[in-house]
Amino acid sequence: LKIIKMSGIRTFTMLKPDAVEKGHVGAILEQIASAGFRIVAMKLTQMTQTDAETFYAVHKERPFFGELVEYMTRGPIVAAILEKENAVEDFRTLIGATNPEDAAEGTIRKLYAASIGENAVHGSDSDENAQIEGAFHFAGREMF
Ligand code: RTP
Ligand code: MG
Repeated sequence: LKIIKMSGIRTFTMLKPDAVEKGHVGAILEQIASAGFRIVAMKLTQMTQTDAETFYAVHKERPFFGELVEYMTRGPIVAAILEKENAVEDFRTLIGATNPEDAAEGTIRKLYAASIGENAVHGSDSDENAQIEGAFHFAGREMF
């Protein structure tokens, strides 16, 4: 009997404004697809100030919060839900450490991120947050 644990197979990502501005969307999506992730939902969108403050509410007391909100709202992002076995953990491995200086060779942040603040890509940090973040950006009819 094969038991499929639905909650464990999806993650949520954003290709952040710097990645879109620099024209890295195609290359990053190619790397994500090559790593075995299936696209469940995807769109180009721009977060409002309220969206970013809500999405990153966990960081609201941090010194970088204002900069983070300004950065994440300054232009369009690509939001996507991705599916793969062990999606959350494997995607965090694929993107690399928050600070590109600490990111492993070949990771998306090592390749495309400029700094700890402008780091090209987001990946959910738990199955629960993947579900919350995906639902924040997508209606049920936009998920396939
Ligand atoms: P993310 O949530 O975007 O996937 O990134 P993460 O888990 O690797 O890092 P997290 O600690 O959740 O931080 C969220 C985002 O805030 C910005 N940041 N700036 N200037 C700084 O010291 C600093 N630290 C974090 C980054 O854009 C980071 O991805
Ligand atoms: Mg995070």
